[in-house]
Amino acid sequence: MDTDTFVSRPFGHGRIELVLGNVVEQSADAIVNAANTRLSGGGGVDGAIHRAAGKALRTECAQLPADEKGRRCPTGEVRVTAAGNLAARFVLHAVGPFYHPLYADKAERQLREAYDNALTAAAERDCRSVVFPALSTGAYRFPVPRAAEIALAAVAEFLAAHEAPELVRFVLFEPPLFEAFRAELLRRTGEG
Ligand code: AR6
Repeated sequence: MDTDTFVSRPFGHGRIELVLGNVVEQSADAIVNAANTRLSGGGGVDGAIHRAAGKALRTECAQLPADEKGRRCPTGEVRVTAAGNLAARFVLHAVGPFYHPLYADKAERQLREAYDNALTAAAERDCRSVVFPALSTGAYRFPVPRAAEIALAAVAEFLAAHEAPELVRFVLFEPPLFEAFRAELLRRTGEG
C-alpha cells in the first residue's frame, strides 16, 4: 500500500496503523466516536457514525443515564454501546476536550484520559482491534501536532503494558492530518 495513505509499525505487544480514510468504512472490534458530553450526535465523526450505524445507536445513547444538565459522559470519559450497522461490535463514545489555549494543560490531560479510557474499555471487552479518529482535532480545535503526540503516546504506552488490543488503527480524514500522525509515529520509532 502507498505510504502516503498507510503506515504500520509494531509497538509493545501490538501494532499501530495509520490510514487515510473514514472511520465508518472500517471494520474492527471497536470503533471510537469523537462524541460530545450529551452523546446526542453532532457533526464530523459523530455525525458520520450515527448516520452509518442507524437509529439503534441514538436510542441506546439516549438510554444511558444523564446528569441534571443532560450530560451522559463527562469530558475525558467513555461510554460503550453496540455498533448498529457498523462493521464493529462496539462503539466507544469518547469525549475529548474543547481546546482553548488558556486551559491547554487541562485539555492535554483530558485528551490523554479520553484515549486511556477508550483503550481500557476496549481491553475490558477483549477487543483485538480498535479504530480511532483524531479526537478533538475538528470542532474541538485541538492543535494537531500536539494531539498526535498525545494520542500516539497513550496508545504506545498502553500496547507496551497490555496484551489487548493487538491492533490500534488511527483513521485520519485528510492528508495533512495523516501526515502529522505519520511524522509523530516515525519520530517515536526513531525513523523521523
Ligand atoms: N472519519 C475519520 N475522521 C473524521 C471523519 C470521519 N468520518 N469526519 C471528520 N473527521 P470532529 P472533535 C476528522 O469534529 O474535534 C461533533 O459535533 C476531522 O477532520 O469529528 O472531537 C461532536 O458531537 C478531525 O480531524 O471531533 C462533538 O460536539 C477529527 O476527525 C464535537 O464534534 C475530529 O473531528 C467533537 O469534536
